[in-house]
Amino acid sequence: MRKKIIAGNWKMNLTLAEAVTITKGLVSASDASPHEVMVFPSALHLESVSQIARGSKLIVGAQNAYQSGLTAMTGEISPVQLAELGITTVLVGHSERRQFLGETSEFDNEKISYFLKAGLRVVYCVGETWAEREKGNTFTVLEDQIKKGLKDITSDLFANLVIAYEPVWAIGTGKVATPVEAEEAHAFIRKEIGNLFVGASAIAEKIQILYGGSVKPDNIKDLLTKPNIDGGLVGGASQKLDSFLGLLK
Ligand code: G2H
Repeated sequence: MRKKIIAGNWKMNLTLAEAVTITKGLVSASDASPHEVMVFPSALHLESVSQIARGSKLIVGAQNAYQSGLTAMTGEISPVQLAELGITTVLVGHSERRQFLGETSEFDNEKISYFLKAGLRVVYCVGETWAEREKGNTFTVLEDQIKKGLKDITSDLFANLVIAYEPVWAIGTGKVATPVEAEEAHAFIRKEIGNLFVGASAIAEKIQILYGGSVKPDNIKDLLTKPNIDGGLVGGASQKLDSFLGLLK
Protein backbone atom coordinates (compact mmCIF):
# COMPACT_ATOMS: atom_id res chain seq x y z
CA MET A 1 0.00 0.00 0.00
CA ARG A 2 1.56 3.29 -1.11
CA LYS A 3 1.30 6.19 1.32
CA LYS A 4 -0.24 9.37 -0.10
CA ILE A 5 1.83 12.55 -0.27
CA ILE A 6 0.43 16.07 -0.23
CA ALA A 7 3.25 18.41 -1.22
CA GLY A 8 3.22 22.19 -1.50
CA ASN A 9 5.55 23.72 -4.07
CA TRP A 10 5.81 27.36 -3.08
CA LYS A 11 8.00 28.21 -6.09
CA MET A 12 9.32 31.82 -5.98
CA ASN A 13 6.25 32.93 -4.03
CA LEU A 14 5.61 33.98 -0.42
CA THR A 15 7.49 36.36 1.84
CA LEU A 16 9.38 34.89 4.77
CA ALA A 17 6.58 35.99 7.12
CA GLU A 18 3.96 34.24 4.96
CA ALA A 19 6.03 31.05 4.72
CA VAL A 20 6.49 31.02 8.50
CA THR A 21 2.75 31.52 9.13
CA ILE A 22 1.74 28.67 6.80
CA THR A 23 4.40 26.36 8.22
CA LYS A 24 3.30 27.01 11.80
CA GLY A 25 -0.26 26.17 10.79
CA LEU A 26 0.82 22.99 9.03
CA VAL A 27 2.84 21.41 11.82
CA SER A 28 -0.03 20.00 13.87
CA ALA A 29 -2.08 19.22 10.76
CA SER A 30 0.83 17.17 9.39
CA ASP A 31 1.22 15.32 12.67
CA ALA A 32 -2.48 14.45 12.60
CA SER A 33 -2.56 13.49 8.92
CA PRO A 34 -2.34 9.88 7.72
CA HIS A 35 -0.51 11.25 4.66
CA GLU A 36 3.05 12.48 4.17
CA VAL A 37 2.95 16.28 4.08
CA MET A 38 5.74 18.21 2.38
CA VAL A 39 6.58 21.83 1.65
CA PHE A 40 9.14 23.16 -0.80
CA PRO A 41 9.87 26.78 0.19
CA SER A 42 12.27 29.23 -1.42
CA ALA A 43 15.90 28.33 -0.65
CA LEU A 44 16.17 31.52 1.39
CA HIS A 45 13.37 30.31 3.66
CA LEU A 46 14.60 26.74 4.17
CA GLU A 47 16.36 27.45 7.44
CA SER A 48 13.40 29.19 9.12
CA VAL A 49 10.83 26.75 7.78
CA SER A 50 12.86 23.68 8.72
CA GLN A 51 13.38 25.04 12.25
CA ILE A 52 9.62 25.34 12.72
CA ALA A 53 9.03 21.87 11.27
CA ARG A 54 11.75 20.22 13.36
CA GLY A 55 10.38 17.41 15.53
CA SER A 56 7.12 17.23 13.55
CA LYS A 57 6.10 15.01 10.64
CA LEU A 58 6.12 17.95 8.21
CA ILE A 59 8.78 17.28 5.57
CA VAL A 60 10.67 20.31 4.25
CA GLY A 61 12.30 19.96 0.85
CA ALA A 62 14.40 22.09 -1.50
CA GLN A 63 13.12 23.17 -4.90
CA ASN A 64 16.56 22.64 -6.41
CA ALA A 65 20.13 21.69 -5.59
CA TYR A 66 23.35 21.08 -7.50
CA GLN A 67 24.92 17.66 -7.93
CA SER A 68 28.15 18.23 -6.07
CA GLY A 69 29.79 18.59 -2.70
CA LEU A 70 31.06 22.01 -1.66
CA THR A 71 32.68 23.58 -4.73
CA ALA A 72 32.94 26.64 -6.99
CA MET A 73 29.40 26.77 -8.45
CA THR A 74 27.97 30.26 -8.18
CA GLY A 75 24.35 30.56 -7.20
CA GLU A 76 23.80 26.88 -6.47
CA ILE A 77 23.20 24.83 -3.31
CA SER A 78 24.98 21.60 -2.37
CA PRO A 79 23.28 18.64 -0.68
CA VAL A 80 25.98 19.09 1.99
CA GLN A 81 24.47 22.49 2.83
CA LEU A 82 20.94 21.05 2.73
CA ALA A 83 21.99 18.31 5.13
CA GLU A 84 23.21 20.92 7.63
CA LEU A 85 19.61 22.14 7.83
CA GLY A 86 18.21 18.61 7.98
CA ILE A 87 16.75 18.89 4.47
CA THR A 88 16.54 15.44 2.92
CA THR A 89 14.15 15.93 -0.01
CA VAL A 90 14.67 17.75 -3.31
CA LEU A 91 12.60 18.49 -6.42
CA VAL A 92 14.16 17.76 -9.80
CA GLY A 93 13.02 18.59 -13.32
CA HIS A 94 10.08 20.87 -12.62
CA SER A 95 8.71 22.10 -15.95
CA GLU A 96 9.45 25.72 -15.07
CA ARG A 97 13.12 24.80 -14.81
CA ARG A 98 12.95 22.77 -18.03
CA GLN A 99 11.09 25.53 -19.90
CA PHE A 100 12.81 28.69 -18.65
CA LEU A 101 16.22 27.52 -17.41
CA GLY A 102 17.02 24.95 -20.07
CA GLU A 103 17.11 21.88 -17.81
CA THR A 104 17.08 18.65 -19.78
CA SER A 105 16.28 15.11 -18.73
CA GLU A 106 19.97 14.23 -19.21
CA PHE A 107 20.99 16.99 -16.78
CA ASP A 108 18.25 15.90 -14.39
CA ASN A 109 19.63 12.37 -14.58
CA GLU A 110 22.96 13.64 -13.20
CA LYS A 111 21.08 15.31 -10.36
CA ILE A 112 18.85 12.32 -9.60
CA SER A 113 21.78 9.93 -9.59
CA TYR A 114 23.92 12.15 -7.36
CA PHE A 115 21.13 13.02 -4.92
CA LEU A 116 19.91 9.45 -4.49
CA LYS A 117 23.45 8.23 -3.91
CA ALA A 118 23.88 11.05 -1.37
CA GLY A 119 20.84 9.69 0.50
CA LEU A 120 18.37 12.41 -0.50
CA ARG A 121 14.79 11.68 -1.45
CA VAL A 122 14.06 12.95 -4.95
CA VAL A 123 10.75 14.08 -6.45
CA TYR A 124 11.31 13.90 -10.23
CA CYS A 125 8.82 15.90 -12.31
CA VAL A 126 7.75 14.89 -15.81
CA GLY A 127 4.99 16.05 -18.11
CA GLU A 128 4.04 17.05 -21.64
CA THR A 129 3.17 20.45 -23.11
CA TRP A 130 -0.19 21.17 -24.71
CA ALA A 131 1.39 21.10 -28.20
CA GLU A 132 2.86 17.67 -27.46
CA ARG A 133 -0.49 16.37 -26.18
CA GLU A 134 -2.35 17.76 -29.21
CA LYS A 135 0.05 16.00 -31.55
CA GLY A 136 -0.64 12.72 -29.71
CA ASN A 137 2.89 12.64 -28.29
CA THR A 138 2.09 12.54 -24.56
CA PHE A 139 3.33 9.01 -24.01
CA THR A 140 6.42 9.44 -26.20
CA VAL A 141 7.42 12.50 -24.18
CA LEU A 142 6.81 10.76 -20.84
CA GLU A 143 8.74 7.69 -21.98
CA ASP A 144 11.67 9.88 -23.02
CA GLN A 145 11.70 11.82 -19.73
CA ILE A 146 11.52 8.60 -17.70
CA LYS A 147 14.16 6.72 -19.70
CA LYS A 148 16.63 9.63 -19.82
CA GLY A 149 15.97 10.95 -16.33
CA LEU A 150 16.25 7.53 -14.67
CA LYS A 151 19.06 6.14 -16.84
CA ASP A 152 21.41 3.86 -14.87
CA ILE A 153 19.64 4.44 -11.57
CA THR A 154 20.20 1.19 -9.75
CA SER A 155 17.41 -0.78 -8.11
CA ASP A 156 18.64 -0.07 -4.58
CA LEU A 157 18.08 3.68 -5.07
CA PHE A 158 14.40 3.59 -6.10
CA ALA A 159 13.06 3.50 -2.54
CA ASN A 160 13.94 7.21 -2.25
CA LEU A 161 12.40 8.22 -5.58
CA VAL A 162 9.00 9.84 -6.06
CA ILE A 163 7.63 10.86 -9.48
CA ALA A 164 5.39 13.86 -10.10
CA TYR A 165 3.34 13.89 -13.30
CA GLU A 166 2.70 17.53 -14.12
CA PRO A 167 1.16 18.20 -17.54
CA VAL A 168 2.66 21.59 -18.44
CA TRP A 169 -0.67 22.83 -19.82
CA ALA A 170 -2.31 22.34 -16.41
CA ILE A 171 0.31 24.19 -14.37
CA GLY A 172 -1.02 27.40 -12.84
CA THR A 173 -3.57 27.67 -15.65
CA GLY A 174 -6.68 26.51 -13.81
CA LYS A 175 -6.96 23.69 -16.40
CA VAL A 176 -6.72 20.34 -14.62
CA ALA A 177 -6.18 17.00 -16.28
CA THR A 178 -9.34 15.01 -15.64
CA PRO A 179 -8.88 12.16 -13.17
CA VAL A 180 -9.15 9.80 -16.17
CA GLU A 181 -6.44 11.64 -18.16
CA ALA A 182 -4.17 11.81 -15.12
CA GLU A 183 -4.71 8.15 -14.23
CA GLU A 184 -3.88 7.12 -17.80
CA ALA A 185 -0.57 9.01 -17.63
CA HIS A 186 0.25 7.69 -14.15
CA ALA A 187 -0.42 4.10 -15.18
CA PHE A 188 1.81 4.63 -18.22
CA ILE A 189 4.64 6.08 -16.08
CA ARG A 190 4.40 3.14 -13.67
CA LYS A 191 4.55 0.71 -16.60
CA GLU A 192 7.59 2.52 -18.07
CA ILE A 193 9.43 2.36 -14.76
CA GLY A 194 8.58 -1.33 -14.60
CA ASN A 195 10.23 -1.76 -18.01
CA LEU A 196 13.50 -0.04 -17.06
CA PHE A 197 15.33 -3.25 -16.09
CA VAL A 198 14.69 -6.84 -15.15
CA GLY A 199 12.86 -6.94 -11.84
CA ALA A 200 11.77 -3.30 -12.03
CA SER A 201 8.05 -4.05 -12.09
CA ALA A 202 8.00 -4.85 -8.37
CA ILE A 203 9.85 -1.59 -7.72
CA ALA A 204 7.42 0.34 -9.94
CA GLU A 205 4.48 -0.91 -7.87
CA LYS A 206 5.96 0.74 -4.80
CA ILE A 207 6.78 4.14 -6.33
CA GLN A 208 4.60 7.06 -5.29
CA ILE A 209 3.44 9.04 -8.35
CA LEU A 210 2.00 12.47 -7.59
CA TYR A 211 -0.21 14.57 -9.85
CA GLY A 212 0.51 18.29 -10.24
CA GLY A 213 -1.27 20.99 -12.18
CA SER A 214 -3.98 23.25 -10.74
CA VAL A 215 -4.81 20.86 -7.89
CA LYS A 216 -7.28 22.52 -5.51
CA PRO A 217 -9.19 21.45 -2.38
CA ASP A 218 -12.26 20.84 -4.54
CA ASN A 219 -10.65 18.57 -7.15
CA ILE A 220 -8.00 16.68 -5.14
CA LYS A 221 -10.39 14.02 -3.86
CA ASP A 222 -11.45 12.82 -7.30
CA LEU A 223 -7.84 12.68 -8.45
CA LEU A 224 -6.71 10.73 -5.39
CA THR A 225 -9.38 8.07 -5.78
CA LYS A 226 -7.60 6.81 -8.90
CA PRO A 227 -5.45 3.73 -8.26
CA ASN A 228 -2.17 5.08 -9.65
CA ILE A 229 -2.41 8.62 -8.21
CA ASP A 230 -0.56 8.69 -4.90
CA GLY A 231 -0.85 12.34 -4.00
CA GLY A 232 -0.48 15.86 -5.28
CA LEU A 233 2.31 18.34 -5.93
CA VAL A 234 0.41 21.56 -5.47
CA GLY A 235 1.50 25.09 -6.34
CA GLY A 236 -1.07 27.89 -6.02
CA ALA A 237 -3.45 26.12 -3.65
CA SER A 238 -0.63 25.32 -1.21
CA GLN A 239 0.29 28.97 -0.75
CA LYS A 240 -2.55 29.87 1.62
CA LEU A 241 -2.95 28.07 4.95
CA ASP A 242 -6.73 27.55 4.66
CA SER A 243 -6.37 26.12 1.22
CA PHE A 244 -3.49 23.80 2.22
CA LEU A 245 -5.55 22.56 5.17
CA GLY A 246 -8.42 22.03 2.73
CA LEU A 247 -6.18 19.83 0.58
CA LEU A 248 -5.27 17.73 3.62
CA LYS A 249 -8.89 17.35 4.62
C1 G2H B 1 2.54 22.56 -10.88
C2 G2H B 1 1.96 22.92 -9.58
C3 G2H B 1 2.99 22.71 -8.50
P1 G2H B 1 -0.04 24.67 -9.68
O1 G2H B 1 3.72 23.32 -11.12
O2 G2H B 1 4.17 22.04 -8.83
O3 G2H B 1 1.54 24.26 -9.59
O4 G2H B 1 -0.74 23.84 -8.67
O5 G2H B 1 -0.08 26.14 -9.34
O6 G2H B 1 -0.50 24.38 -11.07
